[in-house]
Amino acid sequence: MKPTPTLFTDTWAELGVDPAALPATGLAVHSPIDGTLLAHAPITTADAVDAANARAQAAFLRWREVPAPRRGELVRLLGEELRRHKAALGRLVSLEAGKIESEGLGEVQEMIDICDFAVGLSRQLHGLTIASERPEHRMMEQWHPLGAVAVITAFNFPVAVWAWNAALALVCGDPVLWKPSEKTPLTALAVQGLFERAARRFGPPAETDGLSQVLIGRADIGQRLAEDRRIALVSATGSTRMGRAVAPVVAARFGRLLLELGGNNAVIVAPSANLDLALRAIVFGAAGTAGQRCTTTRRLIVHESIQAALVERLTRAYASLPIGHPLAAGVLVGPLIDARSGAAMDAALAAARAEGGCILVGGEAVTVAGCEGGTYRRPALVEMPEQTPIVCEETFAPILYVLTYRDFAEAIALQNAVPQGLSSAVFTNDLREAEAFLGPSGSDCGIANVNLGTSGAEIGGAFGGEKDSGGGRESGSDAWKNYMRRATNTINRGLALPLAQGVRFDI
Ligand code: UN1
Repeated sequence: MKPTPTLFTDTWAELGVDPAALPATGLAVHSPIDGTLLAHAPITTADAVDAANARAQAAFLRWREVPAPRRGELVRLLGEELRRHKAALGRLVSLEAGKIESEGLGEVQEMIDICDFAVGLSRQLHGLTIASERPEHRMMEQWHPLGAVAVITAFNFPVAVWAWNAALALVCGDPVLWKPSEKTPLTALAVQGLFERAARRFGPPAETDGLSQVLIGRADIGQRLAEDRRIALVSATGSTRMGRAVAPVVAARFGRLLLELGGNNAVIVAPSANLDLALRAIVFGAAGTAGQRCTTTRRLIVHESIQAALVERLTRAYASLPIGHPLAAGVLVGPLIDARSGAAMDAALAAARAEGGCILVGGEAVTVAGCEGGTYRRPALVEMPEQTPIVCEETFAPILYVLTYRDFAEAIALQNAVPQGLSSAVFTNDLREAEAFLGPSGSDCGIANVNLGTSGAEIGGAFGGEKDSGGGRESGSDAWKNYMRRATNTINRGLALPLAQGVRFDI
């Protein structure tokens, strides 16, 4: 393995992004792998945020008149750039966010997938035709471009979540202002570089000017965008705390919000479950991405009759999980994003112990040779006597709390008894249990799966959750409607003016 600074320089060169994008001073970005300083990112001043916003407004006036299939062509070209640079961008995700190689590549694949989806969608932004109650009248719906969209993303999916938003926003006719996490601005700059290359292939610069811009800095940038009436939609991904800060500001000006916040996702394992399947899904869901997905499995609710057998297998799997440099072959668990995350994990484990929990395996710091500046932890499996306060919290680290149930209704009640409602899963071969879990009195989450885990959703479905998870839906299905405004049009082709509801008003 090359040293981190060399890997970074090589990767940046491979991406072909303008080296001038990286100034000598600014926001210092350290790799979670070993703490190495990767580069500085340019910090966007408040004035520059306003200027970018003005540019986006001008872009909107042009872009909304471009036929949607032509807008799709820009996203198709972006998808091509992403395909061409998948390996390098995936590696950059690993260097900046600490993901293992396969997950870094998977993240770029998720971007490619949503680009493909959006290209198809660009010819399917359909409205309905509705029967009118009045003679010689016709009603219909049209979907129009909405306006500038602010996209606030988190470190753990530094590029895919932008793509979910940007690919749809662009085909829907909206420019995008992107505020990436201050921990991962370099991947954002690289993606912006790829976007600009796609834009150059698309047509003259004036056609695409201001359609995609990156604003780098801390929470004050998000705050400024949230306050600005010219931002039609604020799509924010991050903690529930962040959502509580942004939501009232946008709501106060009746702006549109799309929130994708924390999760506290559970897997229920019933007596009839295929334990081989359950084991793989649980370990990937709980320890994969070092427990740093919003869809990470944080609670296991297992039937008492199989608890011992499943926990024994999980303990063995956890004890042998390969932890290390995320780009080293065979490694499945990379670093946490920073030392603060490690401290939060330690604090949560201490709280769990104080609340009667027993750590079955993991939790300890792991020293990785050559990566001493990184924060590595063995994923922890913690048996809890009940769903105590710490279990109801989302700690963004690989901790899986194990709870036991006796009857299925109790399992569903436990699964739903947390503030968050993002993702959930049941492992069962009992049709009645599966259907109960998916039914109206079953899982209260935005995502509910049978015989697969809580994380790793495909882009084709709508992604998001209820309650403290924010209520937003991004990515597939009809999530595109967030990025457009609906107009209901009624047209009279007759010479009379009949009023609806039979109202008479003769003058
Ligand atoms: C997130 O963690 O913010 O379903 C998004 C998944 C991924 C997306 C996670 N496709 O785990």
